[in-house]
Amino acid sequence: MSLTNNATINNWVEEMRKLTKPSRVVWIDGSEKQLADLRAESCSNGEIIELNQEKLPGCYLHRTAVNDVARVEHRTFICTPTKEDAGNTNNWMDPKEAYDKLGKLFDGSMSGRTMYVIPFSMGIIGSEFAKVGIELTDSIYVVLNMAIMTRIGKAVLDSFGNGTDFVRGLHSKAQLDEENRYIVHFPQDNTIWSINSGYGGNVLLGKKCFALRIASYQGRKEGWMAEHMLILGIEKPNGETKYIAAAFPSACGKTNLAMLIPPEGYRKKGYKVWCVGDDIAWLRLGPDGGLWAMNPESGFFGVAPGTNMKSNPNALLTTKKNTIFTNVVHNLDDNTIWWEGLDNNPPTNALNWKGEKWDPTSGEKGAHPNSRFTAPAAQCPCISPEFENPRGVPISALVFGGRRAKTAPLVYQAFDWNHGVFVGSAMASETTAAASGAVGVVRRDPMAMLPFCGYNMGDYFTHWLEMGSRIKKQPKIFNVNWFRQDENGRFIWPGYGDNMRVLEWIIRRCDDEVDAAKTPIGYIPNINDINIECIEDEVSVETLKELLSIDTGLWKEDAAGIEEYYNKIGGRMPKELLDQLDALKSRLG
Ligand code: GTP
Ligand code: SPV
Ligand code: MN
Repeated sequence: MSLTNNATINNWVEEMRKLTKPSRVVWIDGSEKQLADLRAESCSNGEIIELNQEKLPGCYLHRTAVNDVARVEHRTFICTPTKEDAGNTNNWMDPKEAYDKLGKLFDGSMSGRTMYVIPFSMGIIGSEFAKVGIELTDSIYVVLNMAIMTRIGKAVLDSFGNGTDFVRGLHSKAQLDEENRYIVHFPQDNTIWSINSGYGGNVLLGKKCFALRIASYQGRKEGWMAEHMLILGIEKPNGETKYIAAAFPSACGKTNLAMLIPPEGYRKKGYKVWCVGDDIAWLRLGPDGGLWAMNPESGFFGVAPGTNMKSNPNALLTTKKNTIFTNVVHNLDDNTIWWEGLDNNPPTNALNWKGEKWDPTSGEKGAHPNSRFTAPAAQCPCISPEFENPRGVPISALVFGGRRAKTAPLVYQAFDWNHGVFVGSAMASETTAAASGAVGVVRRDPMAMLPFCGYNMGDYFTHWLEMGSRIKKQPKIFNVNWFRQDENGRFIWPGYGDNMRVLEWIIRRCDDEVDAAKTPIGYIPNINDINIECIEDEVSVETLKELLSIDTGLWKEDAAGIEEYYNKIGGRMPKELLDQLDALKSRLG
């Protein structure tokens, strides 16, 4: 039975019910009782596996279909009225054609199944910065994940009342048919249709589909920004906290940076890092004329492999209860889980991510490289006291970064806002297992939004430039690269907690406490201003110089690559950025 009198919602749910033809409809009220019943049902049909409840209370394991383990960018569409509005970096389908095509696939796709109606809020329920969505799905796994990742249930409907501005999300696993898998967005209709997948980023419609693709489109119309950014606070020894938002492409270190533990020397001095968000930031102008960021999610959908007590203890501790693990190794001895990089003791009596008997000495990976945990953010030991603040936090610095073996130095600062927008627009990074397709190929990924921008990339850059002109207290803009390699392909920067050393330089720059060297690409730290105390064995002064070096030849090549990419984006590229590119070229000589 419906949980609301809102006729717009009820009519739409009824229309979708008629299309997908489920045998029954269940509204998700958000109660623990209902979720417990759903977990039990999902366990009984084998969709999820209850793990050792003494060691991992409230934890479950799920395996996706083997052909359905990551986002599918080539099957993701932005269906704006014109192709030009979606731009050359998005796949486009005519909206009518898309509704027709997917309408046929959705016709009867839920027959014999239950349709769950999930009311959810991105942001604190009822806050002026939150947005409401409703996801219809035939997957209990989706319900259980949405209950962690977003704020769900009757409270959302009650506070929404008779509103009509909500995102209409329709998802069906259908037959999990790869050939007919589509993740389709209709930004002008606030609508998302996703079919034939059961993998997180394709089906948890509050996340990439709504909070980035649809929200970026809304943000442009309404004067704010939806970005693929973590948000963290650095508490200084004097008690003041500075907030940073950082955009890195998928599987390039957001979750890790968002909850880093500073090196011992910093902890002794009194530095602390607080996590506000690990993947998505909604940014608005604040009453003080600055830029404020809030995390619209309430959970982490984090990469499992490589997460351990050394690399990211806070993430690991967050996953000790009430967590859903997807596509990791199942340890049959004690009914727990494992993944590559958790520890050096892979289980010998175990199943791999596909559910097959697995021999850790076989050389084959046990967990999928894009295996994930879904865990409540509130369980994170360093969750920020501002996490539930509906207004978010004031941002001092914006940081861009990618995975680049060469070219990009450890850190540099943009000259000003517009140059910072240029730096973000020119980002490049090696592809990762978070999306299907080749891994390790360098591609342009502006602001880490290439797969997530819900409209024309040229218009998106213009929006960034316009936002800058409206912000009175502009954040400073930086670029980082934790992934520089030596000639043997080894990372030369230790990364993880030691990234604090770079964050310290960034906040000192924001506080005007430290000088920097002007170079053709931006401001670079003076060598003595990056603290390498206690890591001199790993990072000598020579290594640091290498990390901060700029190879003019490589940068000239890069400038050519940027030009090519700008040409691809086409006619809506703002002139300001073309001028920035010319200026870079002339500085490089
Ligand atoms: P999404 O959830 O896909 O958006 O990814 P993310 O940006 O949150 O990436 P995450 O923090 O999960 O890191 C992805 C991978 O990068 C993991 O395998 C990490 O171990 C690795 N990684 C993260 N930070 C660092 C770092 O500072 N140095 C190195 N070398 N690797 C890192
Ligand atoms: C990403 O790929 O950037 C993720 C995981 O954060 S997903 O939700 O699958 O998009
Ligand atoms: Mn992400």
